[in-house]
Amino acid sequence: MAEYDPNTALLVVDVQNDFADPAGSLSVSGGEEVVLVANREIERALDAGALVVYTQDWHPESTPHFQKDGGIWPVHCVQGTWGADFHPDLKVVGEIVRKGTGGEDGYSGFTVRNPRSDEVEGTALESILRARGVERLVVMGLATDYCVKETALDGAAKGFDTVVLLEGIRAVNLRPGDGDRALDEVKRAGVDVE
Ligand code: VGL
Ligand code: ZN
Repeated sequence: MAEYDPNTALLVVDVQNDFADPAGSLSVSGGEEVVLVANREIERALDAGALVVYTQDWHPESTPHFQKDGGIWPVHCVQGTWGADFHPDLKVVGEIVRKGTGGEDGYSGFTVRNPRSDEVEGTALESILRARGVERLVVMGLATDYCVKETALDGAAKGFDTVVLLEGIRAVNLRPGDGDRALDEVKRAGVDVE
């Protein structure tokens, strides 16, 4: 369990049906198990006066992120579909940051990459955190080796004291060991994994 205070934000990353539900198009093994952990942490965070922010993968029907359009992923989290909805059991109390909305690629909750210009653009996440005086992040959700990893790396690079909550993450593991390698990488960047 992580510690919370008013200068901490809990980032609940992409706990959406396509990742968390076994019937989702990009279902992550054990993904559904993070919902209960998330609800417990959300409650604890709110009780301590911490901010809770949710990220939501939110793709158009066509995006270079998808295999059929030149990317690597099956179609997932298409705006307005069941797969893009948060898991129905997830307690949603707080701001939601959607990413990929305009067909951008990338995984971090902080930044997206414009596939035409290749430019990296910021999402609303950093300004939401700065406006609240957040200094510390607790990151959990799906998936360890993509959105959790990139969000934690960006958070640390932006100077937030960043923790990844091991109990609340699960990996895609396209290649065996990707999840473990992701955790090694975030640790090397100064992120605490606990
Ligand atoms: C994610 C793969 C593709 C994630 C998003 O949320 O980790 N992974 N899009
Ligand atoms: Zn995606």
